[in-house]
Amino acid sequence: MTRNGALIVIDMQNDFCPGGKLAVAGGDEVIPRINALMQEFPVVVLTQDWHPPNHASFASNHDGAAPFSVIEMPYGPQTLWPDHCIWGTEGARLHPDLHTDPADLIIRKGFRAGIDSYSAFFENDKTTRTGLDGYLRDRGVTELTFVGLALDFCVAWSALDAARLGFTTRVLEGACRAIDLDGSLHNARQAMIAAGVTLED
Ligand code: VGL
Ligand code: ZN
Repeated sequence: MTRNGALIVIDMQNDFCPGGKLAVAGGDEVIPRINALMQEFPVVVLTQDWHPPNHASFASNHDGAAPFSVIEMPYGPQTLWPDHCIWGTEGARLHPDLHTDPADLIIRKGFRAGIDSYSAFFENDKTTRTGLDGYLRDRGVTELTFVGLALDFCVAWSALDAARLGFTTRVLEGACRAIDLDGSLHNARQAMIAAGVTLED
């Protein structure tokens, strides 16, 4: 990998792995490869989905709403999820097999009750910034490689924002797993290709 590259590891947390509250099929299978990849990059960033119990993305906080239904929020459509990655809980912790020592930065997102944050760069209003763009620019990073969970939500939204922000952007699909809800995987792949994101295995 180049001198200017960073590996961005998205949401490798207990709740997104088998046995978790929003388990992604095979989510834990990608951990050995991600651990190995960390050795190849000069900069490694991990993200952590980190929600308060009253988070607006939880179906349980909307009367009568079913998990995986979609509602209209001030910032656009929002899928409602089972309660997951509640800050301070075991489910929100990074998977115990994931190596965290090589990480330069662990960045949390989704901690504001009223707004979800799939992307590592912007909350779902697409304007509120997490600070990651500035961090990477300050580190001289220009090329990003994304891996982790879930390919069709947080990985894709992060990669799309990265491309929009001008980073050379690559997703290693073999080191990701998807939720695949109502065509979300197909749509995410099409959007990433259209945005100039390189998809590799
Ligand atoms: C994610 C749904 C809700 C993800 C996070 O990490 O892809 N998906 N929160
Ligand atoms: Zn979430």
